[in-house]
Amino acid sequence: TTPRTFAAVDLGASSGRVMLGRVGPGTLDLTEVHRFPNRPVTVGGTLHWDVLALYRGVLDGLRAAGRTAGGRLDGIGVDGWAVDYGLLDATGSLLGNPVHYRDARTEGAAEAVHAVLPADRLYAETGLQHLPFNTVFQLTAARGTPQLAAAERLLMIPDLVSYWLTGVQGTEITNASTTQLVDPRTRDWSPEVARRTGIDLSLFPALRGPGDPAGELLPEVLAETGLTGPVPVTAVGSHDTASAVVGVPAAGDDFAYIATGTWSLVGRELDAPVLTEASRRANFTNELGVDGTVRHLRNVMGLWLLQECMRTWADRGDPKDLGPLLAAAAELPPLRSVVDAGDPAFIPPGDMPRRIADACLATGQPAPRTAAEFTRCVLDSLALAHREAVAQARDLSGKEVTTVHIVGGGARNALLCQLTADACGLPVVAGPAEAAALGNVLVQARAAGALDGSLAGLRALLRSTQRLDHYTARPGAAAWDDAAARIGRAR
Ligand code: ADP
Ligand code: LRH
Repeated sequence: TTPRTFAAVDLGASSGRVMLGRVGPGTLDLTEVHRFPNRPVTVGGTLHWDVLALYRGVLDGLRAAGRTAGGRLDGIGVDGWAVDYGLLDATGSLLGNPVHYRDARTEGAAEAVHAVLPADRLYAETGLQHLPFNTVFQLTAARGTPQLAAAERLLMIPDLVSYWLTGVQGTEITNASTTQLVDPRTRDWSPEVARRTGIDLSLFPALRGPGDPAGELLPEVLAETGLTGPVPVTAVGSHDTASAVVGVPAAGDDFAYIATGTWSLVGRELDAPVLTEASRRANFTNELGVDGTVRHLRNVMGLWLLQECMRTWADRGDPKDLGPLLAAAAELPPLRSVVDAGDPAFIPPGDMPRRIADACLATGQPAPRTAAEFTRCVLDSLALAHREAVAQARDLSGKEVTTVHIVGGGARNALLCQLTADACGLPVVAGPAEAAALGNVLVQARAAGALDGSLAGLRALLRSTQRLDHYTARPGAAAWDDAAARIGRAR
């Protein structure tokens, strides 16, 4: 059978991209056809996503995909970052720009929710890690606003883009699981959380799952992109991390994964949620994955720390290039200063070098001075946080971890991958960097009948077609123990 051609729209917090995948038994090629920056905008004191600029990028990308593929696509899937949403009025028009999860509006919202549903009960119902910006807290913060009052519909960001492409509304379950309104045992809404928090579940269109049909491109979209219809749109793991986990090229189940981009999502794939008190205390989440799996993981601050340093330097008129910065950081002595990459103080945008320097001084460590020193501090700190979360994922699941897989943009960062191997004392397999787009394409291809197989079968195809880099742990566990102790973290 000849390979078929699918487009993956993958919207990350730092960039959006449209990738073209050629897929068939034994074949999996992925080409980037368009990448566009994702730059949030503050207006009226609120940090927003520029969602129409992103949609512009999606249309440009689909046109480029069509040109590369001879005008025809066998399908399209959309994935993107979690928790955020757009509100629609009764005519289906967007009511204002979606608010960014890093906006300050959620301050105090968790306390308001916990007053009606204590944190341990909320965890027992949803299995979700506490992040101050979970959708349940955003909707609580928005309560009483004219915009929410006028809303007939709420669409999560990837579902919003699918709606604009097709006119069909739905709520894809992997991303719905990040709202903190879903029960991971039933894989359905939690009436209890909705009732207690006063959130109206009828705002959400019907749930759909990875592989379900999500409509066909509208005539206006065909005209705009030059594509020849019909082009089906398929629901994929629309949470980017769910698609990235499909794209982890693991054999067997004794692996942990780290999906590293703006965030590092560190954990493992399980068959059932872990709702224990130990899991709650470790702030591990039970987000839903493809094929009935659970993503048991914790958010670590991720390369956001470095992105935001670089933005600060550029705003000061002293822009830095990533390549030379990483090369210089690799030459510096290890573990001079580290910060706690789980500290919520790093969540908001703003002067990141200042916050990192303050955190170092507050823990009796020297503050980094040069850009290379800040970069080294960030990468050492991420590796240290990866180590703790991998160990916790192992302990909480009660199953040994023998390999750590790193996927996402951070898989291109050789220093981060080596430091993570060293810190974890485990072999690291790095790649693919575009795991989310690959997972997106694989789920579409399977739904279209171009491939068959379980997740294990899809991953075998990844292993035989994608370039992977291998890192072996170097000795020196004591130095990592010492660094963890300096910031009051467990080893
Ligand atoms: P997101 O999907 O959250 O927007 P990505 O998975 O695209 O994030 O990862 C973006 C990050 O990957 C960048 O911030 C950068 O640190 C890292 N990265 C991207 N390309 C490279 C590269 N060539 N070398 C090293 N790091 C890279
Ligand atoms: C990564 C991600 C992550 C969420 C965060 C909001 O892009 O989807 O899984 O926690 O963004």
